[in-house]
Parts: sequence; structure tokens; C-alpha cells
Amino acid sequence: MLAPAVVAMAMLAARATASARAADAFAMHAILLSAEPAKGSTVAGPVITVALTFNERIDAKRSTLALVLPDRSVRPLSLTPQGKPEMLGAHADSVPSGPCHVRWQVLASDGHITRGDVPFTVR
Ligand SMILES: [Cu+2]
Repeated sequence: MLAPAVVAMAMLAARATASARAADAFAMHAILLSAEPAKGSTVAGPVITVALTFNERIDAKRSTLALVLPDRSVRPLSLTPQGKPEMLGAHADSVPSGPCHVRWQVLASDGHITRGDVPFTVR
């Protein structure tokens, strides 16, 4: 029979290996590094400039941005030309005041899709 301490050490080692593997896999997908409007910020409307920066190249042709408006309706946004391969941007006109989200879905250079929401408020 193994001493409890040895079993505990083995379990810890196995867990560390598993989380390191998960971290490696995760690092291969596009991760949002920064957003404009910033998460939780309040910005002036009614024209909103959206700019998202990711950790790796984005295939803009297979990526989408949308604005979720205060009434929960979803407005797809036309992407502006990419300033950098890691960036995705758009302009939105006539955005009403209230809580909004930028909803993004991107295809990264490794072929994996990631998505997310950035909440902000339009005053
Ligand atoms: Cu990936």
C-alpha cells in the first residue's frame, strides 16, 4: 500500500500535467487581449467605434462582429479593413443609450473558432 503522502503527490502531479496540457491547447486559440469600448466602460454615442485585438492572426472573412443593443436586438456590423492581422474593427451608427454588448466570433489562424461578449454602456 502506498503512503498517503505519495498518493497525494502523484495526484497533484497528474493534475498539474493535465492543466498544462489544457493551457497549451487554449493558447492556440484566439484570445481577446483588449477591446474598445473596454469591458464595463461607458462611452458616448451614437457613433461607436469597435476595435478588438487578439493574441494571434484572425481570418476576418470568417469572423463576425455584432452589437447587442439595449432592447436585446442584435445588429451585425460590417468590418472595417484590418489595421493589423490580429485586429478586428467596425463602426456602428445610431446606437441608442443603454447597456450594449459587442459580440464577437473569430476564426484564428489555427482553424479554431472562439467567441465572446464585451459589455459596455452607451450614455
Ligand atoms: Cu486553437
